[in-house]
Amino acid sequence: MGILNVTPDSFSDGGNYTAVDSAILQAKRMIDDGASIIDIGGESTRPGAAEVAIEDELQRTIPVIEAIKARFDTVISIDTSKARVMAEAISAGADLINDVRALQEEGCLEVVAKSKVPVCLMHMQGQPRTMQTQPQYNDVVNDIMQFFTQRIETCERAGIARDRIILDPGFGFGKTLEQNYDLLANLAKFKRLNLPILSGTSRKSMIGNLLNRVVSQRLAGSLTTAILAVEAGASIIRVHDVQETVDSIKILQYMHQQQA
Ligand code: 7PM
Repeated sequence: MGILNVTPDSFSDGGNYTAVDSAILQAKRMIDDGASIIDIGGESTRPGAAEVAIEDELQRTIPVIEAIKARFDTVISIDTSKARVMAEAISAGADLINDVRALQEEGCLEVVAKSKVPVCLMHMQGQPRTMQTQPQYNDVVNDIMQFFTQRIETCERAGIARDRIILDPGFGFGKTLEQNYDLLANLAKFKRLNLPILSGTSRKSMIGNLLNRVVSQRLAGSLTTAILAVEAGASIIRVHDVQETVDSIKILQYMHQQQA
């Protein structure tokens, strides 16, 4: 899964090069590099981020979904927590809902239930603005396992079949460095729930803070965590650096294929 940045404002160079054009170019490159899913997000969930108005989020994402849908044969994921954005994104051709709030916001369960698309339920403790101030767990792995069990049950009761659900422990979302690595070390335990696992560690602070690297220097760390997640059984890896990640995973898969 390649992360597509949709820029807040179209950066016009005289009027014909827009945010949508930039998104198309980014998407093309990621698809050429081997991404099978393009994740489009119009709301910054970065720690400390303010919330984005719904009209802004719609304006940023819907034209991009339409443009990518019209040009490429790829799976389109919409990274949103708002029911109206989910509904309009699905109408525009989105194939997957990626929700860092796991369908807990008003109206989301209903929108997804009425559709046929799969959904990624991500775990987050707290809200982006404050989530990194003293996250607390009894046991981060067990607590998230319980969260998943409850959300799966709630989804099924709302009419979202179990086979439409993907699980994501939410690296960096209300977790300390130690808790993030506890989750990575125990990622395989979530396979007990018998659903696909999505892992997103690309360029995150769990890499930067451990290695003392700024965002532009986190590629080696990102590739290492991606490989560890695949080895633990993750099915979808959400990344910025598609070409490099696909290369790394190809090595791992070739090795396992030789062994068989
Ligand atoms: C700062 C911190 C900026 C984190 C951006 C982010 C995930 C996600 C994001 C994830 C799923 C980013 C994140 N992270 N959706 N959306 N899983 N499912 O790296 O880990 O873009 S936002």
